[in-house]
Amino acid sequence: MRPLRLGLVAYPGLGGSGIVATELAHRLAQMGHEVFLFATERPFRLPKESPVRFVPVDLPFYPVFPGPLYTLSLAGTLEREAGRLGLELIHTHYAIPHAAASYLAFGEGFPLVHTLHGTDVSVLGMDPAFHGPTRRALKNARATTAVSQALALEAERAFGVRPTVIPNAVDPERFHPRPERKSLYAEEGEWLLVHASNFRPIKRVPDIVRAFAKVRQKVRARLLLLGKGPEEAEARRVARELGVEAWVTFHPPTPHPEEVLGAADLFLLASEEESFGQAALEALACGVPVVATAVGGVPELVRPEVGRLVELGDLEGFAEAVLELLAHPELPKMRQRARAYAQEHFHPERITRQYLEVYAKALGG
Ligand code: GMT
Repeated sequence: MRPLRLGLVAYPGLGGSGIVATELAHRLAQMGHEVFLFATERPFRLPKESPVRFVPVDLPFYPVFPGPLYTLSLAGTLEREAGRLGLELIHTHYAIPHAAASYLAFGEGFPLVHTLHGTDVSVLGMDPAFHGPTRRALKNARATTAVSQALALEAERAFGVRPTVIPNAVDPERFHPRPERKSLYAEEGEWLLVHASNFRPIKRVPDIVRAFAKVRQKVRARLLLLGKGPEEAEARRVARELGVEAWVTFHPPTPHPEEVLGAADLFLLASEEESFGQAALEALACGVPVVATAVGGVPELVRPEVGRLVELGDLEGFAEAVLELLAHPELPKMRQRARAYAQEHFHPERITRQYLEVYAKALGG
């Protein structure tokens, strides 16, 4: 395929959608495409030496308005910069408000592709304040993609569009086992259980601590919670209440989560909603089996050969699944299978190719 001039739009903070968009932008640029990444600040996972060109979207604040008008500012920036930079296609990540903002900028006369990530459909997409403009934008786009079958079905119900399913990718060169780092996080003889997220209430971080307290009654283990967010205080409180705070470590977010994930024995995800579970995929690529709740797109990712699924809220079942895996004679084999599985199904080359096919169709190829 000839080199394209592409604009990608993303949230720059601690969210899976921003990470996925940033890494896709970086890979496309490495392949020789000219890639411009639009965001309110430089995404924290964009490597310093990346060939991707960052285009800032201002958040102008005028006292007459109740808050910064992000949607309008993004629409205006896209319209102005698309002409100046000679962009051929714009690909937004997370529909709200990115789909509507790009539609506002161009209408139907420009190739727009949108990727749905989860709460843009299930929570915000259902809000009557956002639903109409988002539906109109998605219906008039050249293509919409979703990161799992489960999310695609939900999007079809919510917006009447049929997204193409393109799962997220993980770079196995970067996310690989790092057993030599385990001693940085756990004592000799302790199992290292890791969770990583933005600690939003839907991630149910306190539930992870509760399940961990049950695990800790049976085996020597340490829980490392990587990230930050609104539920941190509650997770700390639960750890204190259950008397396990000495074995629960809070690790701040890092642009190099692979250094922590690669050291883990198991990865834990107890979310009540998860369209995909990017952090779980990163753990699998590191050769770390996953115990997760069977919600949203998680069962598409966590297959029985690489982990265990439990019902949402079943903390007893969660702890049992953890203990079962830790005692499993095939745990070392499962670690190898987890990595091989991530490499085979979610390799960046494979996933980027799928996006390029969508772009080619959107451009009329
Ligand atoms: O889950 C979050 O809190 C962040 C959210 C986002 O919008 O950035 O993540 C969503 O997109 C990720 C990347 O595709 C997925 O791995 C997450 O499963 C998805 N989160 C939800 O569906 C709740």
